[in-house]
Amino acid sequence: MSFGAPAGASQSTTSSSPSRIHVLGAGAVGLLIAAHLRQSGRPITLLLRTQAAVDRFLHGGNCIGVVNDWTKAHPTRRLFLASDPCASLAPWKAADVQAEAPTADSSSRGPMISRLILATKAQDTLHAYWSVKERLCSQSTVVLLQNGMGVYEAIQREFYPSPQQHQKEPATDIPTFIIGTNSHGCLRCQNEEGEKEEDFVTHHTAFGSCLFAVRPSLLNPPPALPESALDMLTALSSLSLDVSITNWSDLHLRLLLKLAANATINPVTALTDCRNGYLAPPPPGSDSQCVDQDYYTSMHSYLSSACAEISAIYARAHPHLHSELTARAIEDYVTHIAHTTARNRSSMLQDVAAGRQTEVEWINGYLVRLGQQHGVPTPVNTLLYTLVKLKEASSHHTKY
Ligand code: KPL
Repeated sequence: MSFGAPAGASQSTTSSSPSRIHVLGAGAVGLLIAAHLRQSGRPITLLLRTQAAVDRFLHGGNCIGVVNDWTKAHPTRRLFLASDPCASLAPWKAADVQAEAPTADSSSRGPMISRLILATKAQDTLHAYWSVKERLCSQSTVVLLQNGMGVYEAIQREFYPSPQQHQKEPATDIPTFIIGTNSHGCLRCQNEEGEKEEDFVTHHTAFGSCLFAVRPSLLNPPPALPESALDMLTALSSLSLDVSITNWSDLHLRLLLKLAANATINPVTALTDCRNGYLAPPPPGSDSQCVDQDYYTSMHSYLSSACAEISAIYARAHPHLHSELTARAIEDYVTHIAHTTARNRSSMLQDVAAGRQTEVEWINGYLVRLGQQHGVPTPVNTLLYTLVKLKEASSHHTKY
């Protein structure tokens, strides 16, 4: 199977030139990763939903803008400023990015895609995958970068229902999956006052890190990793976003911790319209003012019960990880994320504010279902889930 360049792409055919990476999901995180990949010399194609979005992108000069808001707050920003052009205070642009929209003609699926980053919201991922599935094969690599858990399993159920079936026939169409988790804070299209800015600009509000691992194949025996997977890992690890590549069991642990952070921070910030930093007292020695001790006591009590509940679910579902997922370890991690992303508006808050569906089904909903499967009561997650659902419904239905 050969991989063609997208229509209109100026991809060189020399074997030494880096291969094109497609990015599906031009939200805050997708744009951040795409801009850094472009900055590191990779040809990039954004897969946009509509031709109108492609036209807007072309009209804007084929650029992704990044505003380095994190440099205002990062304690070691001098180190970054000295060495990294992406870390200057000024907004920067990744130029010469291609964009494509699905063709109206469903019979022309478009050229094959060898490297794909799927950075859509969890709730949009199945639909997004469907739009590119025919352009993927066993030599392709797909990076999944969503909040929450269960997206990989949902893709397998929906598109590759029976791995056993593929043992009889050659598995020609199942790509390799790399799963990632990101703790960089990003906001799209909003300035400090929450006003809309231009398209295709992402604000990098907190400097976190990214971790990626290859998801072991469900096929037995597992196929060899395609060249595209090794190249994708190389491309990701070269980014100035504190990227690490690890093995699946380590990543799984980190995904469970990140799920806990999203399950505790996101619903509360979305329901109360506050930034992540309000969830935890400022770290000792910081110059932030402590507004009210009672306030932090009640926040602490909320975080403790939520983290204890999540730890109890994990203890039954993943007993081998229990020593690393104690209530204390989870609470320390969540507090750390609330501090490092203090100025960020969580992705769930951004979704609620924009009247979009949230990722709650894949975050608190996932934890509630996991609790049910393992007989662990989940009153805190059930309440958070219900309140976010109510909030979503109130922006979609007629108000009373
Ligand atoms: O992942 C996030 C999100 O908003 O979804 C955090 C890390 C909480 C940053 O806001």
